[in-house]
Amino acid sequence: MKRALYPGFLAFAVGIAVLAIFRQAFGALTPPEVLLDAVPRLVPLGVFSAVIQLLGPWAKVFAAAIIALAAFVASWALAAAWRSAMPGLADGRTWCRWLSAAGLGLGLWLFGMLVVLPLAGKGPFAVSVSPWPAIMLVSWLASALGYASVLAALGEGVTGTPGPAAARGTPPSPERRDLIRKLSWIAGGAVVAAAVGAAVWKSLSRLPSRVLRSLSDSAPVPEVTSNDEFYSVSKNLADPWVDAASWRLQIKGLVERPATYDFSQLQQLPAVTQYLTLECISNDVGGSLIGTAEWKGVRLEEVLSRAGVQPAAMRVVLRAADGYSDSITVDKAMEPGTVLAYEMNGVPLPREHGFPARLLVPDIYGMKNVKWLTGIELVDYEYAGYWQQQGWSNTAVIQTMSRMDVPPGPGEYQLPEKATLSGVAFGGGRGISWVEISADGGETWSRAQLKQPLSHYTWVLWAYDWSPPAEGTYTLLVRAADGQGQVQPEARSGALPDGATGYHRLVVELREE
Ligand SMILES: Nc1nc2c(c(=O)[nH]1)N[C@H]1C(S)=C(S)[C@@H](COP(=O)(O)O)O[C@H]1N2
Ligand SMILES: [Mo]
Repeated sequence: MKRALYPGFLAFAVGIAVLAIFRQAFGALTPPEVLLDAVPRLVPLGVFSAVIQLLGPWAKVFAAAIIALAAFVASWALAAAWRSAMPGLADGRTWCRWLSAAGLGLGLWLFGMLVVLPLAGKGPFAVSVSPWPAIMLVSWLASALGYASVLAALGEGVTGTPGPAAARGTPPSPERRDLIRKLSWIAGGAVVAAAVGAAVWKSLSRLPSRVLRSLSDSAPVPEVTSNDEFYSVSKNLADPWVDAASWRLQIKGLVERPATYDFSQLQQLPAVTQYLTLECISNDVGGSLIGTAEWKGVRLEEVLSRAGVQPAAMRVVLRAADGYSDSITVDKAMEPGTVLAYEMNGVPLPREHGFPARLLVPDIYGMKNVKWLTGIELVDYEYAGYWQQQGWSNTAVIQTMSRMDVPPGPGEYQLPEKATLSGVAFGGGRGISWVEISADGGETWSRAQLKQPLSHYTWVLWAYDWSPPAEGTYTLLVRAADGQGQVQPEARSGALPDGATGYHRLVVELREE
């Protein structure tokens, strides 16, 4: 094992260097970056938000360090395994050694293609990423082969104890071997240090600098969330890849005329376009599992009326291509805002948002907005879906929420003469009647200005001009009332089972500088 430390390390350095070159030259994403992106999906949400809360902006650096360390240890172990599994190959005839190293490199690459990428939700060979990142696959291959070639090259000669092969030729003098060894440790170390340093520097440069931030540095959240920025939550490690041509939507159960629609039939039905805000029931106070898009599709009522709902029907069960299911009441299903959507912000529904069709239900948490929808069944009993079986609410009505986006977080800021605080508030289908801001921990409150929402079903942008009187520590709070004047609950509660409640709170320290 110890003998493999040096080759393992050098091979690792070369692998990293190859990835870094491709990253720099072509912007090809590296395996650690792909994994980092997938962390929020792979780690249970509770753990994830706890870590984020604990480490704040350092969480990413921390995760990157863990991934780098794990990769190094794995590289070392792989080098050791390769050398001990095939001593004959590792130290034996040259062509044998190179052939087995090539196999190792290819195997490593396939592991990336068939395990790492699917785990990160990108599908084997990144098939579900568009445009298809061919250069990334090439860079991973080059890196894996680079890694394996170093192992093959070091299979004889510069290892700790001279192998039989070293004895065959003229062995380099021990001093020279020692020098080569030292030099390559230094070179490898420099490469790794440079790559890790560059990565850390990059993450750090996105953090607030030492100079005091200004409250007006960050922009308000856009009213419509772009598809790229839109949060995505699913139970799946790899989301289903549904083919529109063979996709079918089945309407069955307590209906007069069961029916099956294919994608073009669905698109021929009268379409509606509406703005709607989607929020995950596990969105914490101040969290970002919420977004607004313009959706196009067919009213569920349209499809259900054609099928003829029987009077005994009580719930509408929704089933999906990934085995997920949930249900809503028949009344909810017949509301005009409940839509079978196939477009999001003017383009076909992206895969992670439910291609080819998903349900949108106003006033109800994201959970019941079933993606990759394949079946609709009307039943006359209570139905517990995927998350309800794990204790989550079956009514799942959205709790009134408000969030402060400017300032973007707690911490120190320059004392401004005047600054505009801003954020969003959401009350599901009930709307928002007012938003209030407190700068003194809730002693006094002032009304914020509201922007006219895009529809009955969206969040409301708020803004508040604040002139802090002096340096000091301020506890900023935001609260909202829904369309019926009901103020959002102040008591803090976790997301399970009904969705989180409590006021979003940021403590800022303002200083002149
Ligand atoms: N088929 C299916 N639909 C699903 C889910 C899922 O895992 N499978 N997750 C739900 C949850 S918990 C949420 S919050 C929303 C998220 O939708 P989005 O990814 O488009 O934001 O999809 C819902 N619909
Ligand atoms: Mo969710």
